[in-house]
Amino acid sequence: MTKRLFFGIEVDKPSQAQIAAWLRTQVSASKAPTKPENWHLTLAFLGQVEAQHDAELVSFARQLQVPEFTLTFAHTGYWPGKGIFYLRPEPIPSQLRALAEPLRALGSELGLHRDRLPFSPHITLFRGHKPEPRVDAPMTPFTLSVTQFHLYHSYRCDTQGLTYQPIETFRLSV
Ligand code: 2AM
Repeated sequence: MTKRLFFGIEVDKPSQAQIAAWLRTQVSASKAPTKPENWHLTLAFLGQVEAQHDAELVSFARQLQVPEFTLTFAHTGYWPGKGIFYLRPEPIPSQLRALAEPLRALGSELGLHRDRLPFSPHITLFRGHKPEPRVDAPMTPFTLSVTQFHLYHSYRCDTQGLTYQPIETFRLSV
């Protein structure tokens, strides 16, 4: 029995509301965005994971000692290959890399998933959107206070569709 897992940072409700309002009023798109409750920043994608690895993933994430930090989002980006339109943090604080790099390395050490591309933090707002959505006015910047991150289970269910469920929460150090 495997589960599709990833480590990520959640987008809080006020930020979801701000992004959603901006998408509605300032961005012309030809399809619906990803669901606001699914918006997150992926730290490390792990792929399909056997239950035997769960304890190791959790204990590794628990012992990371990274202080709390903030992320500011104002800029968008677009990857034409998969038609991914996203928000990206600017600047990228050292604490974000200090979280993501060991978690990404763990995935590849456990033989779970090896990322081919360097860490490129982003929040996916559209997938499969070609060409790039038209942005009439930039988003008013917002800041996320990052005090914790999660291990997420990604699955599809009949009623909710694609769901990212936090199954473990890890507090950053104060
Ligand atoms: P995203 O961060 O661009 O949205 C759960 O599927 C999360 O892991 C999603 O956030 C997704 O992309 C990311 N993800 C999915 N497949 C991936 C892959 N093969 N490599 C890296 N990240 C992936």
